[in-house]
Amino acid sequence: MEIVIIAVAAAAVLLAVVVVWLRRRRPRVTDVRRDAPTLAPPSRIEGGLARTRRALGERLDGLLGRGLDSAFWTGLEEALLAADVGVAASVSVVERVRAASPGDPAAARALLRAELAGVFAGRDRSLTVIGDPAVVVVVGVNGSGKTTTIAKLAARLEGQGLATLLAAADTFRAAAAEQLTVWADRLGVDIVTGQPGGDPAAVAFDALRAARARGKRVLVVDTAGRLHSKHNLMEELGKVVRVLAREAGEVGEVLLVLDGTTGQNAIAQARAFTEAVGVTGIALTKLDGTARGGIAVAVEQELDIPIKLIGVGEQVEDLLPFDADAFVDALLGGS
Ligand SMILES: Nc1nc2c(ncn2[C@@H]2O[C@H](COP(=O)(O)OP(=O)(O)OP(=O)(O)O)[C@@H](O)[C@H]2O)c(=O)[nH]1
Ligand SMILES: [Mg+2]
Repeated sequence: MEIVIIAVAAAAVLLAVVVVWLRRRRPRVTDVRRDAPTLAPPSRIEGGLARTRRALGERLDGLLGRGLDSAFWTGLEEALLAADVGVAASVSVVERVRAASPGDPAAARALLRAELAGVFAGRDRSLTVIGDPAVVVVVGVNGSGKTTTIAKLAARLEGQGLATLLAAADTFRAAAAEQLTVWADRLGVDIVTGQPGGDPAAVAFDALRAARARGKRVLVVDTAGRLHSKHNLMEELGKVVRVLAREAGEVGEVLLVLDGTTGQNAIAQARAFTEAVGVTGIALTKLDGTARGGIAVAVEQELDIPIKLIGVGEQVEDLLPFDADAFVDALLGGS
């Protein structure tokens, strides 16, 4: 009997020792290295700007690694120009960072970040959705991404509870209304189309009436792509906006879609469209397809028009409100 008790006690002690030993072997939460890489996927804006960040951020890391000699300042200007930041903005940003006499590369990087963010500061970037319905006319050169941006925008507006109606006022290109109709069906959004070759202002007018009759909050009008240098086509666009303004009382938003891959020509486009129809906001698209996302800086430095939206892909979720801080971080990278 005693032997049995001793055997059980010995087994219990052995078990306790094994349990303690096993518990010690299991790593504790505090053992995880604090600097372990995070597994969080990149945000949409980080993903969209990856090509620019690779080009600009890596160049910047290389420059900063060598120290702040005079070659650094020339190199920095060249890196900004290569990312399409534009001559005026590149020169002035570098001048201001240099004038602040940063003591080391980390200080230079922080100043650069602040100067780039400063270019974007102080602008209202909210989409104007005032009116009954609010009217958003979308304009731009051929292929800049107008129709796709409209689809993404409609999804966003509907998601915010703002019932939207689309107007296919691109009567010029045969397949244009069809393309927008495919999007409207996919998104479950109402659309008004016209006859191919018809008057785009008449389609816009009909759509406005339909939006009112159906109690929609926002009317988004697609227009035909046109070269900013073609006077008669710009006149036609002016008529669309005038007719809508007369009927609606106000066109709250004329959104210019600029293709982010077209470089400095985007500035000339913006000037011409502004003269013709008074652009109130910019949607900068295709930033995912370029290493020259710095064009956003040039656009804001040289034009007094806020970038309100950016396109970072072809999917419906790939339209983001422009957030200057997140944009600059995504542009420069975090190292
Ligand atoms: N990668 C990428 N592609 C885009 C983006 N926005 C638009 N696109 C693509 O650009 C192409 C042209 O887009 P559309 O929306 O048809 O351009 P549009 O300005 O309406 O063209 P027109 O009506 O012919 O003047 C399409 O293949 C789109 O999928 C974007 O942010 N990223
Ligand atoms: Mg189109």
